[in-house]
Amino acid sequence: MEEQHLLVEVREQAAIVTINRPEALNALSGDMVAGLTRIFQTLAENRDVGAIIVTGAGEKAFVAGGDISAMRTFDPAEALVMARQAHQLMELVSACPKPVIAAVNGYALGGGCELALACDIRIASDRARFGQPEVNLGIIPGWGGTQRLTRLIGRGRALELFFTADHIDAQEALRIGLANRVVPHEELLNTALEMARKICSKSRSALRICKDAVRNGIEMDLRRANQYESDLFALCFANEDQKEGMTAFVEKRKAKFTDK
Ligand code: CO8
Repeated sequence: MEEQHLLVEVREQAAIVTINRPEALNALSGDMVAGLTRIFQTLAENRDVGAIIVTGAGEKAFVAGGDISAMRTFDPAEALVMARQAHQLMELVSACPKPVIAAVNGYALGGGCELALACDIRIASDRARFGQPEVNLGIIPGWGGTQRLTRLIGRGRALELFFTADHIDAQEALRIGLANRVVPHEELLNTALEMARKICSKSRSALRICKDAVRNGIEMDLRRANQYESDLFALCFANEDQKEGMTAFVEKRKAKFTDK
């Protein structure tokens, strides 16, 4: 059942979503993808949640990919349904109005790497391993990897990972810009929570608008993207948080943001 395989806990204002199927290295079944989709829909609306952390249960894996045993007998129509369903989830994560941090605690392979890529920030444990090994299985990345990884680390490095199916360690992921930072394994969740706490102390409306500017602007040419940024910058001035943030600065006190 998907419920036992997906755990959600809210600590202060940070929701921790744990993929909990360690016996299969947290491989994602169709039910788990559907369950994660519902969780992200709910968390996006939950005013008590300011940031989301995604991680894997157990000592070995973040997510070792889509469930190969389940995919093995798919025909093309079933594969398309599964790919579309997963794309819907990845889009929800990537468009989530709240910052999403992947706390990558072990293997992030195939769909697991793609889930981490849909998140805004990737913090890797020193035991993390990333890879897109789909060509070993006679398929290609199907949950956004060919697009998100290529946009993040560039075409040459992405194609090398796709073609060789190599796993790379956390330091190499950091070097090529796939991981934002690497921390000792034992400190992973606390580092993610600390970052979430810091983010949650900022203006939520500004965070939401900033993510919108980056996410949508990157798909535009520079001139249009800068116009888009100007429009969103102006929009900030319609929010209470802009008045409070600037007034607090002038009054030399800490801002109390209220926009949700
Ligand atoms: N799916 C199903 N089960 C898995 C998966 C997986 N992706 N990964 C690991 N498991 C299971 C193993 O079968 C094993 O189960 P059991 O104990 O019942 O035999 C258990 O997890 C432990 O795994 P291992 O014994 O293999 O552990 P090792 O430490 O020896 O190896 C590895 C760890 C290297 C991570 C190895 O398990 C591995 O290579 N896993 C597969 C990684 C992979 O290829 N991932 C990509 C999958 S394809 C994908 O994600 C594409 C998604 C897009 C699809 C598009 C729509 C259809």
